[in-house]
Formats: sequence, structure tokens, C-alpha cells
Amino acid sequence: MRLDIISIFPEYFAPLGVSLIGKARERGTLDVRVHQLREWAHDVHRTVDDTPYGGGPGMVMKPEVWGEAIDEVTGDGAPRLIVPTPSGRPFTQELAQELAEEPWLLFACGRYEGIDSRVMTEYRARLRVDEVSIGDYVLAGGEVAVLVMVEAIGRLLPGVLGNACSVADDSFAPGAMRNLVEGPVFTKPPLWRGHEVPPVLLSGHHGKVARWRRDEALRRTVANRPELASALDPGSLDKHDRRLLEELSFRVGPEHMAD
Ligand code: JCQ
Repeated sequence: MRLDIISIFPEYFAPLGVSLIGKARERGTLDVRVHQLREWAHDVHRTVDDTPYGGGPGMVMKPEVWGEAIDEVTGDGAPRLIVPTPSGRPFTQELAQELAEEPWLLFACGRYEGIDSRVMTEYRARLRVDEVSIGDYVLAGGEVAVLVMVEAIGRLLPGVLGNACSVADDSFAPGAMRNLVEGPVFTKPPLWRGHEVPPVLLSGHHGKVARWRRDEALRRTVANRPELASALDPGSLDKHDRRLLEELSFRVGPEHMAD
């Protein structure tokens, strides 16, 4: 997969040289190219921003600079263009999987109040353009959001994760556990600072281990992600599940309210 990133702070992307992604690059699985946006600014100050039309605070990134940058990076090709912004569509495991199947992605990192919207309009005629949000908070720029997305996408590429099972087993991976978060995990020693590993995990009883893990996943989902718990399909719950949710005084279904 080829991955281009355009930013006024290329130094943000140093972490892409280490760990999983760094190794994927060394092996040639990933071809990452980071570009300095200011190289396409022609004035003495290499200006990339200007005041917003209609007034208001902050600055907006100029369309001409972005246009020249994207034209040169794309050449005759047609990567998918991803623009991180708090107003974008949510970045989910499903979108990460979809993007991991693309041969070429181009990430455009905005700063200030954002990029002149005509840039997205212009390239929608030529490329698939997605404005994407990694969560409901505001960052100083798109760089950290790109790091998040590249890590989530990169680990899905064939051969990047050592253990293919750890991909399939993720809390949000498509499949059986899609609607529940993972429960707690433990390793040796069996007793640490007075804290025991739950004995069922040492019992060797695979059926009891599976039931215990599902109980813990349900408890954590109710505690930390009540909106996921509410959305559980009642048809996917067995008698044990229903009894546990009852004990937690949790009602399944879209009508659930804290009470
Ligand atoms: C991404 N959640 C938050 C901030 C404008 C392109 O325009 C802008 C980009 C940013 C950076 O992205 C985020 C973000 N997902 O803040 C403002």
C-alpha cells in the first residue's frame, strides 16, 4: 500500500519509522511518503493560510497551495483522499478495514480552522474524498488523527501483525464480539501484590472460561459503553446473558434510559 501525507509539520510522523509500521515499511509492505505543504507555497513567507470570508476567529488554509500539492503528489493517479476533521464521518474499525483494502491513500492534514472547502469540492470530481473524524474532540491539526488512522489501517495489512488471530479477536472486529468490548486479561504470576488471577482461568475448563469471559465482556460493556449494550440484539443473548443483565439492572433495547 502507498500512503502519502501532506502536512506543515512532517516531524509529527517520526513514529511511523518504528514498531509494526516501521517494520512494514522496511519490508516494502507499506510505502509512506510525507510531504511539506509549504513547498507548494510560493511567497517569501511560504504562507498557507488567510482570514476567513464572512469573518470569525482564526485562519483558513488557502486552496491554491493545497491544489498544487495534491496535483503534484497524485500525478496521473487517483488515491483515496482522506481529510481528518471533527466534522467528518466517524472513523470506525469498518472504515479502517475498507481503507486497508485500497492500494493508495493520500492524507491531507489541516490546521487552524480548516481547509478552504473548495479543495474538497474540486477533488471530489476526480478522487474519492472522505472527511473523517476520529472522535468528538478538537485537535490542533490533522496530524495526530492521521497517526491514529495509519496505525489502525496498517495493522490490518496482510503480514503486518504477526498473529492473524489477534486481528479477528479485536473488540470491534466484524464477527461475534462486534457488539461487546473485551473483558480483562491476565498473565503470570498467578498471585501479584495480593491480587489473584480469577481461578476459573487456571481451571482448564474451556466452557467455564468462555462463559466467564462473556460475563466480564457484558459487565464492561454495560459499565463503559451503555449505548453498545442498549443496542444488543435480544436474539443474540442467551439465558445466562439475560440473567446477568438483569442483575446489573440493565434493560436491552433502544428505549434504555439511566434510572
Ligand atoms: C479529527 N476528530 C478531531 C481541526 C480543522 C481539516 O480541518 C481541520 C482539521 C482539524 C484536525 O482534526 C481534528 C479531529 N477527528 O481535530 C480543525
